[in-house]
Amino acid sequence: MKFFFAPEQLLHQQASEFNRGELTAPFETGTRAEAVLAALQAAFPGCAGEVGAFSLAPILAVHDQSYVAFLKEAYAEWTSEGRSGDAFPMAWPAQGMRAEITPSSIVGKISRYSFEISTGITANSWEAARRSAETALTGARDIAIGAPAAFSLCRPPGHHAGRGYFGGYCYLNNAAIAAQFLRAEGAARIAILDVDYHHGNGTQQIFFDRADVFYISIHADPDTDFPYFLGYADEIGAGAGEAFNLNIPLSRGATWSAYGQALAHSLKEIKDYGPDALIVSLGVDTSAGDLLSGFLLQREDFRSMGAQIGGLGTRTLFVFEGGYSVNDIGANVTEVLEGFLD
Ligand code: Q9C
Ligand code: ZN
Repeated sequence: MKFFFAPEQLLHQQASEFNRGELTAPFETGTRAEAVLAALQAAFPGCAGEVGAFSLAPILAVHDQSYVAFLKEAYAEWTSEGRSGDAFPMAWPAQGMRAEITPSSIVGKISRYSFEISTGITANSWEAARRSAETALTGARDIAIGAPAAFSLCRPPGHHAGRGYFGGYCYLNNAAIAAQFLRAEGAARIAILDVDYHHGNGTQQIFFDRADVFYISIHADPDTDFPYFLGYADEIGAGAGEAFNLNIPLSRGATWSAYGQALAHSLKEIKDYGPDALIVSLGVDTSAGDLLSGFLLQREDFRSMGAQIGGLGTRTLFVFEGGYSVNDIGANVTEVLEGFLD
């Protein structure tokens, strides 16, 4: 199995993060990607592939043109108004306010195109996010031309990014962009299995009214965990997409006994759907000891996860999402991929 990584993804680095009322060091860092890269180089020697260059078309097939234009220019606008440091949102339209408005001021715009306070825009966020999307696209292309599996080491992650908004450390929805690309390359049906600890609100939004992309997510109950306002079990899709969105929220403290059952159920649903390709939004922040997580998966559980997914026999693109304990994430990703290949 080839793995893909673009070094420009390391250029994005927030100075700090607002988390639970405090300014802290950011959880989402380039060292995460470097740790996973080192583990993959050791476990799969000779399997590194180059990330290609793509036009903006496959990104614009998922994200609003106005949002992409904003992302590209946001930091330059921020500094042109005399500011330095990272750009952050300020206010969101609550009930009764004018949610349809896009203010012309940069702080207003950053707010309009985001949904939460921990994620900002740095000088290189656009460059890193674009290369992260291209990392996913390169993996998707590898699958499209016949590889049975590939791993895209994407960073910044993607599954919280919606059609027209960033947040949850995500700017461009890498898994969604890869899914749409595979559709364009001729796959009739795609399943996206999201095993990150958090619900992938962006991916759900993008495909909520579509039957050609089935989104299935196992995640911490949004009643207690980020992103709080999406990811409940009664969100099943709308219109043509009804029954093609499946949320399986689990309580904090979940171990493999609950998680493995949820995964087996998800894989049965995917099997019945009969996709031409599977995309796994692979967050390993479900690990016991993860800095942001309340699940308790152990090292060997990640191997079981990979083995169960591999049992489907569907061509599979793994796209890296969350995972914040830098000392564990390389080994946990490796376990998933080795379990899958066994
Ligand atoms: N104390 C991903 O895993 N902040 N994003 C939560 C909890 C945002 C996680 C703070 C977490 C986003 C891709
Ligand atoms: Zn996560």
